Amino acid sequence: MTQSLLTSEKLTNFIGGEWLETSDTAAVTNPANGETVVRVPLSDHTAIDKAAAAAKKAQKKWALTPAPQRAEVLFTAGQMMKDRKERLARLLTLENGKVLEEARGEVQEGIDMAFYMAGEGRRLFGHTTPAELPNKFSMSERFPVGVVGIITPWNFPIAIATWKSFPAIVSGNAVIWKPATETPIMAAELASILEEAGLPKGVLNVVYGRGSAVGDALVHHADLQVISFTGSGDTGRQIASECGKQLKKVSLEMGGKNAITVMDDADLDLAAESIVWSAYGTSGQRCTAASRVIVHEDVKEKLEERLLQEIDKLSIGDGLEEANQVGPIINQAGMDKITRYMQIGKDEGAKLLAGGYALDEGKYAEGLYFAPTLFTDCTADMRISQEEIFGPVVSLIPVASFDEAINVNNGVPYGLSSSIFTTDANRVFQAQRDLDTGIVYVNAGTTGAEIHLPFGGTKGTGNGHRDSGVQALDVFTEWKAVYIDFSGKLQRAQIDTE
Ligand code: UN1
Repeated sequence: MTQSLLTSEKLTNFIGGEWLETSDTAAVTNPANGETVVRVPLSDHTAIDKAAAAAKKAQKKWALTPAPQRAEVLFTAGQMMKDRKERLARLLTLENGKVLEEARGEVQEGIDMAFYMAGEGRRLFGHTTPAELPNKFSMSERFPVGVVGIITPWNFPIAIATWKSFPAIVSGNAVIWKPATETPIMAAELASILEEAGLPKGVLNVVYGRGSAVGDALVHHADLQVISFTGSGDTGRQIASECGKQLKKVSLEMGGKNAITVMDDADLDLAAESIVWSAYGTSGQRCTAASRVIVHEDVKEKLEERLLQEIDKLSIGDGLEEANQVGPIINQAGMDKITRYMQIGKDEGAKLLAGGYALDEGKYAEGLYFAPTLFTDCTADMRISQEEIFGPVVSLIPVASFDEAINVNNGVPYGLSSSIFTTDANRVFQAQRDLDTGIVYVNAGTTGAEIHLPFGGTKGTGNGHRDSGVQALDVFTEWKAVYIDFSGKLQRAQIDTE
């Protein structure tokens, strides 16, 4: 039934307002059952050249369109996304595998982002500042950067696209978007919604293809002023180094090794439920997923027991079946990586309490499923406690004190999200200050970031920029300082002081 929501067997690029076919395509498969869903174009650099020319032309006019009018397009798009929420969620589950409830949640993030950024069209605040000299007026204003490239991952194919494209569009830029080839349907849906909502031709362009062809061309293109990327650390570093050579602004979000700390005074039932939700929801395929649990040794056994009870309750399977809470892994490469870490964990001496294997029999035979996995008695420096696995795998690390918990939380190469369960107000304030991540939760899991707050992190997670929140506007705008002197005489700053 969901498959029939697709009107075409083959997707096309969207460049300068035209839907353009490519000769080369690849199959997109549903990870729940291995069936082909649609074919995605595999473009080459000529498509990027074409998109850059269209975007450059469109951007000039778009920048002159008043921001409240630009915002109206996003408002209309938000309404359309709301009307089509169920359709979008079902198609998202079909291509990505995440369970329907989470797919609906992801589409909701996109809707929220549309309305939030539509509101920004009537703000885009600058600053007025007193000038040093009499009869002089000074202010700072935001200006669009021009043409921006966005590269988005398969794990949140619509939400992350809106975190990047909506602030770019409302602030007067044109966008060239390379979606992940695993999840191209959300890009086609969003592009046609924006087209119907009245976005002028060329302001948003979608070019499908591999990173090595399309991503590379995007990063190298001289007409692009910004690249905003979410994906792996290796690719992010390559992009950063190329953008560095060109002095091109780059915004990176590259994952996490997020921990939930459970102190001896915590509500253990709440902690266990939250851990299971943040660790195994989306099969652990979130940048914000909890993949470490740091637990005070006095409550370790009790927490393990509660976790096993909660894991036992999880229903795993095709995300399109309403009852399922955990869906498949995106592809075979993902499965292979998770499987490799099972051996690594055992070799390192961690104790396997739950899972540890692929589910491949009976109803799981055609899909890519992995059992929710819990390693315990881990040390902070094991590879399974340090490296991002991107699957339903948790390393439980016992600690003897609050200070040790904070050190273990911070002792990884990433800094995206962290969480602490405690009922001690002093620990809450100390944790908020000392947890070295861009997102901190108290008495809630590591997932579930809201779109009007900045999303991103420290250390290997990024390079100081933020997605979503009003802070995303800083990626897509330049600040201009403006001085207006109405004194009618030469006033020399820093010299005339009278
Ligand atoms: C991601 O995995 O990159 O905070 C995004 C969350 C979601 C977004 C995750 N709102 O879990």
